[in-house]
Amino acid sequence: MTSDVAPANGRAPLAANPSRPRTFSGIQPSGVVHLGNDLGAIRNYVALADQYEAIYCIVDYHALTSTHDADALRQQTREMAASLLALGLDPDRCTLFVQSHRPEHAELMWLLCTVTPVSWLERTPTYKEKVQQQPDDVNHGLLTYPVLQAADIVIYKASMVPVGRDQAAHLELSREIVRAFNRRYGETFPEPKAVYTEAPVVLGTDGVRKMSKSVGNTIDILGEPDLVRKQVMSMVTDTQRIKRTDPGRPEICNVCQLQRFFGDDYEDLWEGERTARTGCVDMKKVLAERIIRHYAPARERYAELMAHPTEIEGILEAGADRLAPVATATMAEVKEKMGLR
Ligand code: AQP
Repeated sequence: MTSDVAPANGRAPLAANPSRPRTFSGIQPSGVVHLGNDLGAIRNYVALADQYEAIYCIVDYHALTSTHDADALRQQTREMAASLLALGLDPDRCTLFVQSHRPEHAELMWLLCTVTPVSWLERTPTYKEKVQQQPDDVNHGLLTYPVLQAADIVIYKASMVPVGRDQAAHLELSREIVRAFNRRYGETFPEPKAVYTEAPVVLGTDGVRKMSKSVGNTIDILGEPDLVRKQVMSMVTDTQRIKRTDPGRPEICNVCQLQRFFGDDYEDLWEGERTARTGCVDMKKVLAERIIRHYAPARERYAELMAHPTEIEGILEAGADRLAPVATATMAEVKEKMGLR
């Protein structure tokens, strides 16, 4: 093996009572990572791992609500692990694992279901969206999704959850479920809080909707340079700027907004737009090349990791093993409180 990834094997298991506050976040293995994932969440995963006991999970149980091809799910789980590692998650500084490798998540979900009114789940915006998106597959998992999400977080008693703002309603629901459980069975779980980056909602290439795989408006940051160029060049800019000589409005132009994350000179670039010194096409070219350059090391690292699947598996298995004592301790406490022991 030529890769220099340090296996997480051999790290001490996580203590049931953390010495530092815990953060937890989950990400779906539903294909390639996009710019919205990185700017909205993954950058915070990396940053928070310095200060907190950080746990990150590839949520394959959640993915089963929409993905029904076993080989595809396995492959996408590996790809997501490689993407997160390539984007800076260090298995020596955080714990990365796959949701289904810790069966306690599903067990706790069932227990939390018994304190969760169905009406709370039916009003969840993402449930309503999914019903529209996959009308022939409105499976029960789509409805119960937020309860599993709550279980994912509270099984480790995490108090902070780095997510994009699209997850705000789910997180609020997790807090309600925690309150309902604590009211019925006594103080057990902390109420988790969302932690946002400076870009809590990244708009897609259409400039209107959230960047999202299911919409197909993504910029695939670890994709080939030509793909990134094509995606950036397709971006909708300031729709009122019709002629090249019209002044641009960087405040409402998605391309200009994204420049803020790829260089300190965005004010100068914006001035060029306002004075029509530069046009939208110029601005897109600059952005595309900067995104490609910024993610070039991660792209290389991703390829290297994908060439060593056993190394990825080792990191994920070690991550799940590290979490066993905490998950077991939480389940024992919960079962005791609920009269199951
Ligand atoms: N556009 C976004 N802006 C900011 N944050 C975002 N996130 C996703 N899109 C944006 C955040 O990324 C983390 C992982 O989200 P996920 O597991 O829901 O990932 P996803 O499946 O890649 O999200 P999509 O593309 O929106 O998927 P679909 O289309 O399947 O629903 C989360 O913290 C999320 O907030």
